[in-house]
Parts: sequence; C-alpha cells; structure tokens
Amino acid sequence: MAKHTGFAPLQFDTQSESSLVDRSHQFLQMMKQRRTVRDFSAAAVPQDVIRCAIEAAGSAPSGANMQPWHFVAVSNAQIKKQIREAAEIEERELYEHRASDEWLKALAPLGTNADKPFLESAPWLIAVFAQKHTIDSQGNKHKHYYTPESVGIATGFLIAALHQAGLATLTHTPSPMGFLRDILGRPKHEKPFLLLVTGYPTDDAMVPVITKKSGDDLLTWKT
Ligand code: IYR
Repeated sequence: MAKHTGFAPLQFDTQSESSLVDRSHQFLQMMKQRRTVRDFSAAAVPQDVIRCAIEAAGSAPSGANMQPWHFVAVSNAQIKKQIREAAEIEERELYEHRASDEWLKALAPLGTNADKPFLESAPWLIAVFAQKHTIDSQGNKHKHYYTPESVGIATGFLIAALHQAGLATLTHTPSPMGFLRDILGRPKHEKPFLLLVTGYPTDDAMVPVITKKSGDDLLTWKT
C-alpha cells in the first residue's frame, strides 16, 4: 500500500538555462538511439543492472501513489523455455487466425512472426504485471487508480533505464498472455501487462528502417 508520512522539503537541482538546454539535447540524442531489437546475444548481463532499472521503473509516478505494478525478472533457462513455448502457441494462433489482414499488413514492415527465439536466447525477460487492486497482509482489498496509465509510465522508465545503461530491449506482448501469470506464479488480481526482453544485441542484429513522427505531425504549439 502507498506510504505517506507527511511532507518534507523538495530536493531539486535547479539548472542554469544553458545546462537545461544541453541536458535536454543530450537526452534526446540518447533516446533517439534506442531501437527495438529482436536479435539478442546470449551474453550475460549482471543482475544488479536489472535490479537498478526495475527500481528506476518503480520510481515512476502512479495514481494516488499506489504503485500498481509488480516486476518478475527471469534469467532461469527452464522458465524462459516455458515462456517461449507458451508464447509461441499464442503467437501462432495470432499470426495464422486471430490477426486481421489489416493488422498483418501493418506488422509486415517489422518482419515479425510467430517464432520467438529471443525468449530463450536473451539473458533476461522482465514480466510487467498490473495490479487492479492490492491485498494487504490482513486480506483487505485496496483499490488502485489509473492502473494502465501508471504501469505504462513505469514501463517507459524501465525501457529508458535499460537503454541508457547500454542494453537493448524488445517490448513483447504475446496475446493473450495469461500464461505469464501461471508460469510465474502471480496472483489472480495481477494482469500481465507486457514482457520486456533485454540483453545485448547480436553483432549482426538487423532492425527495420522506420521513421518517427516529426514536425506538425508530432507536435502542435500554442504559444
Ligand atoms: N505480439 C505479436 C504481434 C505484434 C503486434 C504488434 I501491434 C507489434 O508492434 C509487434 C508484434 C508479436 O510479438 O509478434
């Protein structure tokens, strides 16, 4: 449950205007180098890097500070294999039956398919769970607010933290993904939100040539 123990002075480093401008440009350049990767090397990544990135995610703002998330970091080969097998069953259904032609057409440029070898080859899978409510040690239910928004923000922090540490990520959303709750032993009131695959890219990793929105498509000023 959220903790509130009064108020304390804000710790805030005020930047000079030039430093503000510099820092915003540096962050933009760093974030622009992020790409979603599907070719992962098996090279090990220290557990501490994953822990720090998840703690960074946990620092995100959330509705009424309820922190409606839980993360499961998996490096165990047996569990990764189980996740891969379950995900590929759902993904085969998706690509062969469930996805509309319009959806498959939208996905075509990304070169995705139902095979998910990275679920075994990448050193870490981070399953992100969203909690509709929490249950305290006395068994009382406490409602959460803005759960999808909060978990989405925390996941954004997680992706940015892993990227800035020097790792590649893939936001993977096998659909439906209830199997994650079963394999990872999470309670019923937690909904799998997404599976973040992370590690180093292979030396010969390829990514699709895509563009991002810019100019008026991205931003409207009303100054
Ligand atoms: N979950 C599938 C399909 C997929 C859907 C979207 I929307 C993507 O941006 C990418 C993939 C998969 O992971 O292949």
